[in-house]
Amino acid sequence: MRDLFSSDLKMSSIPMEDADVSFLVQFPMPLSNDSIFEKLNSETKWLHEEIVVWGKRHLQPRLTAWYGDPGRSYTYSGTVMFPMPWTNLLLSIKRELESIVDARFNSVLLNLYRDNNDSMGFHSDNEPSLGKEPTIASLSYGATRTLLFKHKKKVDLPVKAISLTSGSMMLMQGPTQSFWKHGINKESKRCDSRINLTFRNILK
Ligand SMILES: O=C(O)CCC(=O)C(=O)O
Ligand SMILES: [Mn+2]
Repeated sequence: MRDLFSSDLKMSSIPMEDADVSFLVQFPMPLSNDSIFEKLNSETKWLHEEIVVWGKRHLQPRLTAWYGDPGRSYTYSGTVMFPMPWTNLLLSIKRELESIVDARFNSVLLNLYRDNNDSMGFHSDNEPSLGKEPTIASLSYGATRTLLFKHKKKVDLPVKAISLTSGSMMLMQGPTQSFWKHGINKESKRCDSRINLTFRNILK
C-alpha cells in the first residue's frame, strides 16, 4: 500500500466528529478525467430502477448500474440485485484504488446524475452485508455536485458540505456510516451529467 498522506497523493482528512472521511483531489489514472467520464457514460449498462418510498413505487432520480465479482447479490430497497461482470476500465480503477487504500473491494455501484434535477436521498451505507464499519471509496467524474453530511443524533452540528469535483476520490471509513447520513440535493442551476462510483466490499 502507498502512503495515503504522502505529498504526491495529497489525501486530506476532513475534520468531522464521529467520522473518518478523507478526500483526494485527483485520483491517479493514465486516462484524463474527461475520457474516463466518456467511457463510463457509453460503456455502462445504465438502468432506471424503481424504489419504494412509504409503500409507493417511484423511479429513482438518477440511473444506476452495479458491477462486481460474481455471486455477490446485493439487497437494495427490497430488491435483490446481481452484479454485471467487471469491465476492463472498472477493474483498472479498482486495482489503482486498492494500491492506495488499505481495503479490498468486490463491487461498485455506479450512479449517473443526468443533470441538476437528479439527486440521491439522505441515507447511510449501513446494510448488514457491508459489515460493521465499512470502507467505501467514492469517485466522481463530470459535473461537480455537492455531497451533504448530516449527523444522525447531534442535530446542532452543522451540515458538512463536500464539493465532489471531477477526478476526486472521497473515502468514508470507521464510524462514518453509524453516525452520519449523506445525500445529494437537486440543484436549481442547470448542470451537466456526473458519474459517481462507490466501491464497496459485500460480505458473503
Ligand atoms: O453520488 C454520490 O457521490 C453519492 C453516492 C452514494 O452515496 C451511494 O451510492 O451510496
Ligand atoms: Mn451512499
